[in-house]
Amino acid sequence: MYTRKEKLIKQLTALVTITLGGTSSFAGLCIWNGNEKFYRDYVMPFTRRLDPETSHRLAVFAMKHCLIRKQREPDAKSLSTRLWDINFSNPVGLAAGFDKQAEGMQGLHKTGFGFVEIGSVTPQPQEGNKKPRVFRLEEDNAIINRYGFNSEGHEAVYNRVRLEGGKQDRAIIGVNLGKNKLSAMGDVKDYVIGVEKFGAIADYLVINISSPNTPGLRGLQQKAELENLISLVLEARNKLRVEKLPPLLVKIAPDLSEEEKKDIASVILKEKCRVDGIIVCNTTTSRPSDLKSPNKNEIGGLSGQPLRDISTRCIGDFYRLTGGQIPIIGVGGVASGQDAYEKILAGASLVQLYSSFALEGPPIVRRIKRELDEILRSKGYLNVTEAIGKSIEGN
Ligand SMILES: Cc1cc2nc3c(=O)[nH]c(=O)nc-3n(C[C@H](O)[C@H](O)[C@H](O)COP(=O)(O)O)c2cc1C
Ligand SMILES: *[C@@H]1O[C@H](CO)[C@@H](O)[C@H](O)[C@H]1NC(C)=O
Ligand SMILES: *[C@@H]1O[C@H](CO)[C@@H](O)[C@H](O)[C@H]1NC(C)=O
Ligand SMILES: *[C@@H]1O[C@H](CO)[C@@H](O)[C@H](O)[C@H]1NC(C)=O
Ligand SMILES: CC(=O)N[C@H]1CO[C@H](CO)[C@@H](O)[C@@H]1O
Repeated sequence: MYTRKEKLIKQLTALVTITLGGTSSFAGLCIWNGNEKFYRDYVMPFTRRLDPETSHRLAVFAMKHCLIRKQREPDAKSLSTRLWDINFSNPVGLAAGFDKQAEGMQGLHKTGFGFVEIGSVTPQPQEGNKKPRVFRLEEDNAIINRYGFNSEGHEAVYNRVRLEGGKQDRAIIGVNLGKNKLSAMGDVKDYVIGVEKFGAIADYLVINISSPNTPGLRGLQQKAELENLISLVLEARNKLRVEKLPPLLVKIAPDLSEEEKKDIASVILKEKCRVDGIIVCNTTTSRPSDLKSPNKNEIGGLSGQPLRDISTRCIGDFYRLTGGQIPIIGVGGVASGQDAYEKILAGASLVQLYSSFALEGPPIVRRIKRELDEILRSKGYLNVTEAIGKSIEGN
């Protein structure tokens, strides 16, 4: 009898063995040595033949077993950033949803990410939606997903993060807290339990205030409810008995009206709701009219290139609305150093990516960092911090 996980590993191993020629599958994987051409010509075409969820699991598997080469050279000086009393060796992080169950933190760290956000993790385990629930939009460099927050739950994820925390050379880990589907709407409890569970072991915590898909959320995004939610979660955070309180961030949707953006900004600027950061943004439920892929009408959140400029504008809006007082993590369609740079100019202190990593593979991390370093220096900036918000008026 095999457990589900052992079965998956066997299947994946078989797949990899068959497709990469059968020599030694693991040796095969180990020579995934960060060479961009090798990924572009061999690895990614192979993974594109798999259904996206299997290829996602294969990628997490590779990360979990560190079947990747460690980036040997240290990050460029210009990329080091200090925020919330944390030293980031570079500002390029992995966005939530890739390593939902905290399995690949070590491998992702080796890949060169400056930080890794795990989750979303829900208190109780839950299955998520029926498959298929992830779709590639190849022609658009995009993904649509409706995973519905499959999670192994707090306990399983907690144990993995705690082990990671004990390591010497470890990733900076953010934990994205979710709520169970069956929990009551507008219920703060799941987030409060999440803060209590992960507060001592996470470098930062995230709660989402973005779920355009879920009926009733518009209500939650109304000011009063938002105020209630954030103040109660912050209170729980402030009560933690830990050496250093973890920064608490909120993650927002891109599909907000001007009014809603103003409301959110005014709430998070209030003293009792003063969060430590904003993640801008989650996937969009909108469908830009120029999408080409046959999958464009799948239900779910759209991410990747079509989200890039929507997200960058949204970052600019929040930077302006908060007067640059609350650090922003910019996420949405980052696939190059230039994309990252534009988000920084619009007000982001750090950036994250998911889709471009899933579509292009690990070498993209080093490329983005190399390009960002080059751009910063060519524009005369000493480091990332100097460039934050520079494209926004009054700066
Ligand atoms: C397959 C998939 C699953 C995701 N799951 C989560 C999640 O569990 N929690 C979350 O906050 N964001 C989740 N996201 C959103 C990403 O964190 C990110 O905000 C979004 O994809 C935009 O970035 P990108 O264009 O670089 O992909 C998910 C995205 C994708 C593509
Ligand atoms: C970035 O550069 C500024 C000078 O403009 C400096 O004060 C700051 O310490 C630098 N930050 C890091 C993390 O090196
Ligand atoms: C972070 O970097 C600063 C210098 O920018 C240094 O003084 C400090 O000791 C570092 N902190 C940690 C925890 O490494
Ligand atoms: C993000 O957006 C999707 C739909 O675009 C939604 O289902 C989800 O609940 C949102 N929140 C998080 C944390 O992902
Ligand atoms: C992952 C997660 O918990 N998403 C939630 C974001 O917030 C809305 C509103 O509370 C929930 O409905 C989603 O489930």
